[in-house]
Amino acid sequence: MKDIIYKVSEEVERALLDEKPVVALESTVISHGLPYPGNIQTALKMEEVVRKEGSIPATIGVLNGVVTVGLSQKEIEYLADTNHTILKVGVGELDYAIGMEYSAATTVSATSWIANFFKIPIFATGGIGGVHRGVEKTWDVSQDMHSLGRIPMMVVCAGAKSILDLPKTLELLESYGVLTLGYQTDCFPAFYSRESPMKLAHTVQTPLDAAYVLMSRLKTGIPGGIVLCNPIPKEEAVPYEELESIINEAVIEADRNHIEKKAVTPFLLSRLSQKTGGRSLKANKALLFHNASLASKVAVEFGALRRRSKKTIGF
Ligand code: PSU
Ligand code: MN
Repeated sequence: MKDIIYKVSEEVERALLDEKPVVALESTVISHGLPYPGNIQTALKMEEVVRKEGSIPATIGVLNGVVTVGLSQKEIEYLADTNHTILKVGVGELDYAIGMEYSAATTVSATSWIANFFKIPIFATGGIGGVHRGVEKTWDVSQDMHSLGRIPMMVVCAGAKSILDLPKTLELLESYGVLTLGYQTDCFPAFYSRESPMKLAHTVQTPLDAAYVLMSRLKTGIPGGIVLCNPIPKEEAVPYEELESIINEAVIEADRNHIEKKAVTPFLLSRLSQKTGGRSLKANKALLFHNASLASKVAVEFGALRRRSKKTIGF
């Protein structure tokens, strides 16, 4: 194990010291969620979108046991390449990758942990993990759920991935004290689709309002996160009903092929892409950029709020 387990890029370090807005981005979506080599462009474009809206991107992953905050283009390319052995680590396996000096992609749970450690409270991804369909049999519930319940982070996403059992995922988020907040929507978006039958009780209309809610959570010290649900743009959306049967088939296939544990989500995402002739993949990329953009806008507002409130109440 190396002496130094963290590396922060110069740019991200500078931004944090200067209290500039920073948005955390994860690497599992790069290494295990999207096919090579298009995953490289997607990761780089997410960073570009964050910059365009005024924040500094901090893509997070583990390289030979070093947790890296603000991956360089070379490092992103390394993690994106499926020829390399890249583990997929949740917060519970992060220490394994560090101790054994492995390279690893970090999921929402691991990325949230690291971002919070460096006081970055805003994070963009595609969709959070949650309660899997058939949970009665498999007990497969993503570590993302538990982490969201204890790490104060605003996760900007297009809801939970529609391959999941969405009603159960929503219930568990509520049980864990996670605020599930709709961005200009009162229904829980289903990743590839803008709508789902599940309603959300709480909504914000602007990045500033989202920043107020985040600030409130941090000031109260309430543990756990906020899931800011940003529906996929209309042009790229795939209707909920259209995907249901395809997802059900893919879930049965995963079961038949004994796909288990961490392999389940990547398997389902890639099967869906095949079965929709790449439409779901296109949608996945579009929602990632859309979330990166919103997260950056919220981070800018949050930064301004923090500067103002420092003068008055010392937060
Ligand atoms: N968003 C995407 N694609 C992904 C993920 C998010 O558009 O692949 C990743 C996230 O890292 C999330 C993980 O934490 O999927 C969930 O994996 P699991 O179900 O094995 O916990
Ligand atoms: Mn799982």
